[in-house]
Amino acid sequence: MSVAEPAQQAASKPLDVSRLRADFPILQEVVNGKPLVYLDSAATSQKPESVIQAISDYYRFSNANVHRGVHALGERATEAFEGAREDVARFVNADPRGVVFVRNTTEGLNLVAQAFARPLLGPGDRIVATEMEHHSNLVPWQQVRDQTGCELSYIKLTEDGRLDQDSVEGLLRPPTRLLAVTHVSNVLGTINPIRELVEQAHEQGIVVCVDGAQAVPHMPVDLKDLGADFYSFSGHKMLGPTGTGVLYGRPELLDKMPPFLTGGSMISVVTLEKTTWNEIPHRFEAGTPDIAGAAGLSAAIRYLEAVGMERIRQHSAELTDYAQEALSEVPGLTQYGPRGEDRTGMVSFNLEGVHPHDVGTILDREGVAVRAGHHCCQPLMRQLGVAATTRASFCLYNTRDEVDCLVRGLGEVNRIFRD
Ligand code: 7TS
Repeated sequence: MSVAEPAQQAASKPLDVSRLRADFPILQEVVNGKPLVYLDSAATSQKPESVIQAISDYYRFSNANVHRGVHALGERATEAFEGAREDVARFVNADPRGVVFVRNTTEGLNLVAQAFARPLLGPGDRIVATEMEHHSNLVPWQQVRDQTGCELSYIKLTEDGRLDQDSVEGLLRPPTRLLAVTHVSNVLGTINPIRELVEQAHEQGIVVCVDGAQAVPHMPVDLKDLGADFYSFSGHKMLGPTGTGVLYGRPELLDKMPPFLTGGSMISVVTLEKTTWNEIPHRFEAGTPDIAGAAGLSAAIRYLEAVGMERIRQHSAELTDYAQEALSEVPGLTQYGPRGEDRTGMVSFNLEGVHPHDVGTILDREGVAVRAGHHCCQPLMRQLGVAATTRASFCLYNTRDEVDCLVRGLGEVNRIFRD
């Protein structure tokens, strides 16, 4: 398959996964003598040839610094970087002036915490997060609480891992000023109803900051439709390179915010006494950015668009359903998270009497890569009453056969620990 043209597939048909897999060189790897079964895409996804090629082409043909060179390469680099901003804006249906390049989801959320929430909040105000947040959307708000003296409260979860509606009603009211919520949980796979939460929050004048790290790789995300004020996601979880991430901020809000990091590129006029800030989004991009990464992210977006996000959503949902069904047959296995349409991308589970690290290690011997641990969600682990879980997570290149390999591997774990 040509690296410039990812597998173009008819919009109405399901994914032809075996064709897509040929675009991902790493999927040909053999691990511990077995073909690799990569079920850890929630940690980071694998990359298609077109992304790898875009990065190397950037260095071969266009490398220069952005926004400053008067020479041809400087123009090419600037085009690659600003073109990537346009691609991101189109992909998530957002105003490009609101698209800030950051290193990852974590940095985007810290930017909102320090440049938006910290100057705004004080004693008597409240931030609300949820009990299912990744540490990236929890620790920054604890910092703001400690810096400003505001309160921090958490929306509770139902037994099956959804947001508790009474708790939502109780907390989305004064003195809450900001809601921090994940779009998709990286442990439970729960898809939170962001549009409804935003509507409810906005009625009360509450600003909404969404962690989109696990949503953008799995479903079409339309930021105009969702209406969130801030939305952060990582390039490396959506087929793009590590070191790339995006913070979308509503331009009216970004415009009023002070910078997060200061130095080159983010200034307008500097004297020895004072500095004025550049326009948004450049005000939030201090120093030389990851230009090669942006070129890679563009290629990832073009790949995802060619495959079609609607079909990727269907594939993720079907594979998750199939895995939930198949895992329910494994003796001694407990699954976490809801069943239903508001669920995607991954399954977390425990095998009775076996530590998740042992599960992960035995699966690795079978070539099956999963993640075992607290998944950067220690408060959620406490809610679930466990120290850790094993998690299998999916991407557009995963198949039912691979889920079957996981189930067979778990049979092996049970044989070793129970027989
Ligand atoms: N938010 C969610 C919901 C995540 O799943 C992750 C990463 C992050 C934020 C942070 O992303 P980063 O790119 O800034 O690191 N989650 C995981 C995971 O589940 N396993 O490894 C990383």
